[in-house]
Amino acid sequence: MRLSRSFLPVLKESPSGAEVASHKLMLQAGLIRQTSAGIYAWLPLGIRVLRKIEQIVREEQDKVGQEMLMPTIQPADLWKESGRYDAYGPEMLRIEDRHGREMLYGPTNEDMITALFRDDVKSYRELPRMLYHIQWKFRDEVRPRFGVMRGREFLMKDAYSFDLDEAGAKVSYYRQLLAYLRTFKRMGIKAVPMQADSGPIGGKLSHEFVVLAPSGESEVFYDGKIEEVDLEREGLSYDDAEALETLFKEATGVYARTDETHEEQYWAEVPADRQRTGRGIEVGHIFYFGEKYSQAMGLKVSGPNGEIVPMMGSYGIGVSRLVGAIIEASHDDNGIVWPEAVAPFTVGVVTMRADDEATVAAADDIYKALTDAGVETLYDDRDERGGVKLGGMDLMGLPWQIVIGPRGLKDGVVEVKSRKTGERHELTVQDAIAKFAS
Ligand code: P5A
Repeated sequence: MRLSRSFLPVLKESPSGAEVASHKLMLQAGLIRQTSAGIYAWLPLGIRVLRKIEQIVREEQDKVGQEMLMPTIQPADLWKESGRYDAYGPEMLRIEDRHGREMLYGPTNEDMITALFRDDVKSYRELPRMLYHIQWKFRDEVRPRFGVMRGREFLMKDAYSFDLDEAGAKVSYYRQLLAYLRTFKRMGIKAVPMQADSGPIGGKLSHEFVVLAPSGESEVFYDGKIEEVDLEREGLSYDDAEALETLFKEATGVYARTDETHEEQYWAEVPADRQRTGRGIEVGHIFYFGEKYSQAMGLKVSGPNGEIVPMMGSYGIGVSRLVGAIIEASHDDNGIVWPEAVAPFTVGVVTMRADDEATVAAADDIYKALTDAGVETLYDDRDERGGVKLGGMDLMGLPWQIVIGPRGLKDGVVEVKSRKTGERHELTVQDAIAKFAS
């Protein structure tokens, strides 16, 4: 992508009114713009990151479930059936259509998926199932803040499991636990599972996945032992129920809680030298609530010895919140430092002198070669001062920069800089291309 033809509005000054680094940086680097309180437009740079995160979530979910897509607008009747319509309160955006029918902008989909499943699944042979979708949600938060981290409209991955019994439902829960650990690892962040309160979703068993960051909304208390466990378990199969249970026990058996569930009595049992406290951002939340929705909404299947009411769980990931959370975990004084897996572009190409023919020719060549090789490249070809462009590249946080100027070219070299380490190497044009296009 050529910057001269892009809508990538980078702000010179740090925007006022944003309280946390990720919100400031997302506005300044031109990822998002607010259109109403807690509602954002995703600009071209922002949507590329959002799509990368979404795709990682999708690939890991496809290993344990099947994708579908439910609508954003739901009929109130579904929520009356489950008994949640009144209980959900003012966080729900209620809408009336032209016929006076009560509708709502979905804050979550337990009720709808239970009804869909109930209408088509009749036999125990069709269980277990795990379904997921990635869809926008609306919650009329009292205090939307921190940009996309606590928005009113936000993108969520929500999965739902249906099992014949509690033992099966727990295996589904463990599978998602592992899928989550692997998902967050691929994004270059570490999310710690913590015992959680299930709130309006319900159920007794629930865990939040928390990214540690000083700007996090929750206070966290955990046993440092959790950091030593290899939670992602590369070799572990989703079909190995026993190994999944062992993982669950190891991942959740150590003390790790947020302020919502913290209990001094158990905290005191953690050896003092292993007690860690700090703040964290909840990027995922999984729930096992058994028959809560299936019972209320009449979902039952025929079993070998009579009717069975399926046991359910639900599993959420804050896809849009993750964009902010990853920035909170990965930035410096100059801007964002994207982990390679979620970066909007891998390489930024910068001309230091847009009025120097040789510089422009070399940059054009590099840009073309990288793009042809499928390397996602942002080319700052604007007629701007070199320093301004370099500042913009640091702010946008692309993992690599190739800086091309007349001085280097005289010796046949360009500069390749790593955004993360700041290390710079002089390479020939051919070697610079080969480093990424191989
Ligand atoms: C689980 C899936 C649920 O809604 N039902 C379906 C369950 N869980 S949850 O914890 O309430 O939300 C799941 C994740 O969504 C993100 N999230 C938000 N992101 C941005 N702005 C918000 N206002 C917001 N609310 C929730 C969080 O990452 C949460 O873990």
